[in-house]
Amino acid sequence: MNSNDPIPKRSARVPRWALLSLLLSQLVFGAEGPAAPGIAKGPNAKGVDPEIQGEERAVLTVAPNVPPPITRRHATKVIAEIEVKEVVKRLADGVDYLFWTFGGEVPGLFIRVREGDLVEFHLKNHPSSKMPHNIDLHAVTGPGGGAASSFTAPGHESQFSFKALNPGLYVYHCATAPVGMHVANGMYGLILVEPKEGLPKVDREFYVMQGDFYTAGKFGEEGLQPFDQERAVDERPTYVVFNGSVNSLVGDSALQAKVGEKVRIFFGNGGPNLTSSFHVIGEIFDNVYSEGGIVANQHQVQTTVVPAGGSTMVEFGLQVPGTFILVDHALFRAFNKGALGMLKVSGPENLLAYSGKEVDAVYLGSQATAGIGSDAKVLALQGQVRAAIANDPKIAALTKEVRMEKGKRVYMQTCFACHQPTGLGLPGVFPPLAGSDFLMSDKPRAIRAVTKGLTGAVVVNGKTYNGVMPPVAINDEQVANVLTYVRNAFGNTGEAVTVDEVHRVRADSASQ
Ligand code: HEC
Ligand SMILES: [Cu+2]
Repeated sequence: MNSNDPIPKRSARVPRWALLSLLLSQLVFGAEGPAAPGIAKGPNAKGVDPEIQGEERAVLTVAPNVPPPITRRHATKVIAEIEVKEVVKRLADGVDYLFWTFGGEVPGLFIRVREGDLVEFHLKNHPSSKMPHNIDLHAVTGPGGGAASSFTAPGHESQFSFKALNPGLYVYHCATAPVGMHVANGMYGLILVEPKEGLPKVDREFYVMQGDFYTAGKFGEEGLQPFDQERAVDERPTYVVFNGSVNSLVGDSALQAKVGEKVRIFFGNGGPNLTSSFHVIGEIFDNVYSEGGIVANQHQVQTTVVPAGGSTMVEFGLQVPGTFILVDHALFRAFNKGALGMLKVSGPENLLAYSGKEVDAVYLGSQATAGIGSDAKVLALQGQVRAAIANDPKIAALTKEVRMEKGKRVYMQTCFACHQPTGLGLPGVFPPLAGSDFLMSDKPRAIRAVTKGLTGAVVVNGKTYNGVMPPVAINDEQVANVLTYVRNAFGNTGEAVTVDEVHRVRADSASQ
């Protein structure tokens, strides 16, 4: 994590992104729109808060680490700075994914403040980002949880302040449209607002956050996997993981503790879709702070429910050495999708409590890896069947209709925010797709616009547009579908775009 990278300043004239941001944020947040950059609204604009003494920079940590407990007994101004980065990282062995992150990490950096603190939040969006982003902290009392004031285009920075009025463990996440997709790409983390009197002392604290991921390829299918909108809408994740990847808390990366210690896990669930049934195999939670509140409201708990966009704190003592397995007890998620971690406890055997035997092998068979091989074969065969079907002209006509309907779904999720539901675009900002000569006259060029994005001057129906269309993270089939739709909607009529054509254009532009 290097949140201190200098951000190159862009030119002083109003960037097109700012206009785009404003339009987009109005779609999301209504007419109020984001605050002008650099102008802090809220508590510190209204004068001095007598409760606040001094200021400090927030200690931010990468999971599973947690910043140290707060020892000061007064409120202060805490400056928290997080840089949003879009980075390719490992999702599983051999599987990469373009994550959108708070601080280059999934989950985002852990923030720890004290009840009553004034938090001055700086959100930077790295210049290499393709998308605008923002932050909604559930710890904020105020519309959108900071989202409107933190809407930030690539290469820009936003600042806003809030008073941490309510203690608790809160989720933060990106709330830029399409919100589900930003969260599905990893844009979430936890902020702890410690109660004034602090939390009970423990020996170790850990940060674990669950998230569900939706890839075009099946579980374990290698390569850089694009986001799959359809799976996301259907809530059928390919991966359900702790701390951003399969096996992030296994083997050498397992959580470590010692017999006799008391541990606390700050457990969050970024979702975007699934509710977690959080359980540690072989342990009983002494205390559960349900839903991330500050009351240890239940004791002797086996499994606790953690909703999407929610959290919990669990505490337990360690009486026995060995490996304790953290799971989402919806067990296919744990053993077939990745929602599994380990807490390794070292120390002397306690034969009175347990006779002693390792549990790793019992639970982690080789069944998963054996399954991946046959899955890949099934996929290859299905590909052959599809190719055979595609060569039949009658089926091809039907395929076009299906494609258009599927494409309409993609359009109304992914493209409408800019090009408008009518396909008419917005004068001078977003070019029209309805009647667009640019779209209709050159298929490969239209495919490239969607897969690689489009910048620089383009002329559509005699009018020049000079904006930025970010590449759209959808798979080849979705590109074919959405282009078939836009080429046959809004009064347009044209040939279908096939998946093969999209493959070819992607391959050509990759080799250029
Ligand atoms: C974030 C806003 C945004 C989104 C989302 C977006 N576009 Fe665009 N699109 C633009 C902008 C801006 C341009 C013009 C780019 C330029 O000036 O170089 C453009 C240009 C185009 C063009 C070429 C010009 C024309 O009007 O024919 C096509 C085709 C296109 N977009 C299709 C799509 C499709 C299909 C989707 C969804 C899969 C999509 N766009 C999503 C902003 C967007
Ligand atoms: Cu975002």
